[in-house]
Amino acid sequence: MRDLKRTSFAAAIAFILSMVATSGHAEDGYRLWLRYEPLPTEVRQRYRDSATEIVIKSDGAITTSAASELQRGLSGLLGAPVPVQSAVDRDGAIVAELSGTSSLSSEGFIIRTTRRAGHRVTVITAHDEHGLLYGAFRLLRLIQTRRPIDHLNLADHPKLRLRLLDHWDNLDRSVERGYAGSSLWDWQTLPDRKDSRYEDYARANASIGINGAVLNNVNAAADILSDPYLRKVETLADVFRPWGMRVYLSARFSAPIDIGGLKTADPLDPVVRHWWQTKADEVYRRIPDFGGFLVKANAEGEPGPQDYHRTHADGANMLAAALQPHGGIVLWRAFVYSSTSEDRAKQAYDEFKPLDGKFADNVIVQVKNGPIDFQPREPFHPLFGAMPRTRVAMEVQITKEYLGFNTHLAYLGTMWEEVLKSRTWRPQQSSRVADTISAMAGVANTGTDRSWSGSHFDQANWYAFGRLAWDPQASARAIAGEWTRMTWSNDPRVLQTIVPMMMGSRQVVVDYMTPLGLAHLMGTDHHYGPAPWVSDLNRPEWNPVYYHRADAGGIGFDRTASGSNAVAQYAPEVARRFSNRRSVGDDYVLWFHHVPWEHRLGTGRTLWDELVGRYDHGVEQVGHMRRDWDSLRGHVDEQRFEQVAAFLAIQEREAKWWRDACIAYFQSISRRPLPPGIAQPGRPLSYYKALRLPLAPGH
Ligand code: BDP
Repeated sequence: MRDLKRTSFAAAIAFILSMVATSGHAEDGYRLWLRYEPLPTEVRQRYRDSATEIVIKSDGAITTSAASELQRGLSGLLGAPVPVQSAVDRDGAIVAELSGTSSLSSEGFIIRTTRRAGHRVTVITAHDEHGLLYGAFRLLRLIQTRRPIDHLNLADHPKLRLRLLDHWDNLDRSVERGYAGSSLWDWQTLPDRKDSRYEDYARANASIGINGAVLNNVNAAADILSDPYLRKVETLADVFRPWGMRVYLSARFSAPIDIGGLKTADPLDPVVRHWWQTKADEVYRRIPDFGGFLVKANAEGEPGPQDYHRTHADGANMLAAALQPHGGIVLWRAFVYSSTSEDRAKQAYDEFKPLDGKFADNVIVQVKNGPIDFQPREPFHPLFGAMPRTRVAMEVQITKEYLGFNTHLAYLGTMWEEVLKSRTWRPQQSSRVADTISAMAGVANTGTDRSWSGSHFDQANWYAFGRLAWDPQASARAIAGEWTRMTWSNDPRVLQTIVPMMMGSRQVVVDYMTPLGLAHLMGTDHHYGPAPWVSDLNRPEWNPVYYHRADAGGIGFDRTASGSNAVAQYAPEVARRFSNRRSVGDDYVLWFHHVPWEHRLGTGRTLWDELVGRYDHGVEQVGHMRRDWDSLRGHVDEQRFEQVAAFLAIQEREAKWWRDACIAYFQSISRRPLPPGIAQPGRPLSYYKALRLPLAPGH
């Protein structure tokens, strides 16, 4: 700490100077929600007396990060350097210290206004260095969002131990379903060159409590486990560690064959088991705090234990045994489906439910939020609450593969909140999805784009993921509010425009893409734009017609007892609700029911009129979003304003494309007139069918 103190003043001056030097620059979004812009003078006054100096009473790399963040944040916000001292010598000191108090849980913290050495101070107390780091970010957030800090008494800790980003980054730096440029990991220049973005990335994650990253795609190349790559991974781990983050890797199940020269990857073969043990030992020699392996097995053509007539548990437990002596874990994905399943939505439950209790203690089964695949809306996955003897993680997709990529504005906090709050009734009535999970993983939306996420509003999804993984009970609205304050402005006019826009945005996308419980109507492979007519792909469940099942009589997938009976995978109370066309609600009606076009919904309109009305309404709402955004011209910086405005224009055009293509197609099947006042699509159906999109990114 003495070193830190000596260098601190010079560093702070250099930092302030650099701020002054760059303040004339326009905003490009690089600083995310950690902008630390100087507070307006009248506001600064309120905080100045409560942040006069920083006193750190702990050592270690993570503590140093906490101290440097406090100094950077406070100096930026207060517009003057805040020194780091070795002891409290004035009122307004901010003290960070470790304590053995039993009331503190791991990674948690307490922030209190109290007295030390006769002075009024704010103390951040934690049980471990992680807690100090998170406490430091919390204190800064309080100031960034203009909360008072002069009478503090708050305690917090993460509700889930594992809060991970899953990168779908390939070793050639392409990113599967990535819309924010190339992979951040420059494998070519690692380990020699440490791009400064590696640390900025880790710091951003730490600020929202994310404590691990799986670096490579679940469709994994085995090479990542070879020594040259492990040396590169080691370097990233070294950069991330001081920010409380561990690295994990996606492991290809056939790696013993691909890079090990073995003839088999059978998980019960002693030679294969030995290969993985040796591999794990090698990884831990380089990275002592390595998190573990994420595995996509026997899904979408990836190798797995079933290739040897073994179960998912056999495969997961073999890897778990190799990692266990080092404290590592296996995240085993439950995302599986095959062409033979009568209903794709049922397959994960059918395969995994019987394995409950058969997984080793250090295995976590990673389940997507819904039973199909990251659609704009899905009911919660029936595996949540159904595997009481297995640790389960919820996987969500931060990158918006099925919600318009980076150009459509869709705040996903509301979507994840909806799932987390869904009542599973397992084991009891009050149990929500949030109560059944022990980890959250988010498919990252980061890349080399200056804004990190490909659009300014997509940063909010990264942010919201971290906040919900920290506290799955948190409110999406509150998160949108704090993100907006830190990222855009505390100006009430800005807040009152942006927050409602965000809160409604995902429903808007649902309306113009897949209303009323429809799903998977996107174009083949790239998933960009509408293609509900596709029916000629090799496997039935690759075709949109498989999902919507529209015919002359009606539309929707019958998943009740008269159909695939997927409802039976839920607790009886939930199954009853979903089974009934009335009680299921409009959001999921076509997910669970095949409904006649003339059936009257709760809204009083026929299904056909409602469907068309939703498509139309979605487009109209994007128009409102554009006008709302335009009202902020001059109230936020120009550079970011213009990009958002341009993207909203794209979104409006594409929402119309979705509306027109889907209405034209469904009308060709229902043969019904459009309700009064609704315009016919601009072009004939053949036009939309003929569109080809070779430039769609991310696949
Ligand atoms: C699908 C994506 C595909 C992923 C797959 C997965 O289209 O690129 O590999 O999910 O989660 O949604 O494994």
